[in-house]
Amino acid sequence: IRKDIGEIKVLAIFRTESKNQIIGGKVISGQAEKDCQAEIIKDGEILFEKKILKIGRKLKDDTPCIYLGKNSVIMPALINTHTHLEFSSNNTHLEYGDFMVWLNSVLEHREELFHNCKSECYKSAIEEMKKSGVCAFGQISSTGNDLKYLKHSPLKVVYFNEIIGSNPAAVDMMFEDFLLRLKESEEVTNEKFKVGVSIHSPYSVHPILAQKVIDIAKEKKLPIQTHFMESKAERKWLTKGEGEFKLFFEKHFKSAKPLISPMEFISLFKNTNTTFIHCVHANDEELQKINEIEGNVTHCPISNRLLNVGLLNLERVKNHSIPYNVATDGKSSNYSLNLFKEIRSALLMHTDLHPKYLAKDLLKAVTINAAKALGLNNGSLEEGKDADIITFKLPNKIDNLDMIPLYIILYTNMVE
Ligand code: MCF
Ligand code: FE
Repeated sequence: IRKDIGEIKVLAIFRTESKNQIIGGKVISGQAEKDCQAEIIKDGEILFEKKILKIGRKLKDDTPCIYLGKNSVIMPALINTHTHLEFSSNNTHLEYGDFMVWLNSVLEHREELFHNCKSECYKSAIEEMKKSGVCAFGQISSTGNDLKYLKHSPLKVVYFNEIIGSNPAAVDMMFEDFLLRLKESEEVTNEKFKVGVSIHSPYSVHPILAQKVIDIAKEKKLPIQTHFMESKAERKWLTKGEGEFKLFFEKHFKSAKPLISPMEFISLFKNTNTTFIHCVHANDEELQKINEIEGNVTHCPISNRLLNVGLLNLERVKNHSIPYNVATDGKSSNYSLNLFKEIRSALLMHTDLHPKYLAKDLLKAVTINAAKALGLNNGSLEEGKDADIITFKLPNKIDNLDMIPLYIILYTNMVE
């Protein structure tokens, strides 16, 4: 590493010797998400400052370099697109095994969990992600109280201000509170801290309120996230106005009619950059619509398993040409925020897919696809991209390059 002159603080080449690999992504004709070819460069080198300057082999022999050692891998740092860090103090408070039971336990313990998550709690949540190779995360902020802990995060943050509220009488108040939180988060925006909005879900946000927030996102070009078709109960409620959600709304809000159809809901997000979280129970018509409006899908396999909502059909999402990314969701529905553990779980859960090819897709899901969903300039090793890079070692020399993505997912928990 050479201390450099002027703007450049550190200039380094990571040079590797034979038996080492680089995983990279190449963009073809500007369609990263659809045409990205994951390419593995043996004995690769990467030259970077704040951005990646060059990638290839035998780049510049006279430049000081760091040799990473045998069997090392250089790849884009991971991106955890969807978290709820305000819930990070949860471990055994919330009840798992059934979506509605979980939701009721959230309502019961929310305040207590939020109260118990202060500086140390956020620090350790971020540290866990960082150790597992995450360079950026999407945070759903329900209250805005997390802002002071996240505005100086060592990792990049896309901070999604959440709107929630289906009761027409409370809509104005909710909107005012949302505007205040949005403004406060916009005031701390910088290179590493970006702002977005989150419409919680089609069952929990009044369409008028949703429309108002989407209009703001359009005007300010902010990314959007929304939970969509997570449970069977949600599908039954939105399409038939029946089932467990009917009882839930009657009990808590004394109203018992769904306010929007799934298709109308998706249409609200036309001409935005929206990511639909979960989609486990989305049907072909809805997925086609999501593709039509150029939406993304986030898959949270551990969360879906713990709330027992089923397993997203990844092939179906792919067949609809929708780029999917993988995220941990919050500790509200996960035991960990380690993204390598998350993709390993996905690899083991999707027993209908070939592990070798699924592994490759999962690495794209947590890098290039995730960067696209959050609107970040990273997630692949290419000239001009932010130098958000991770390195680690595989346990052995691997001659069959095709197997590398699978071995990466099986053997990596933490990065160097
Ligand atoms: O993604 C999971 C499950 N689906 C929906 N919401 C949440 C998840 N984890 C946390 N949440 C939050 C959500 O942001 O829980 C609340 C919202 O604030 C549920 S509605 C009272
Ligand atoms: Fe979530």
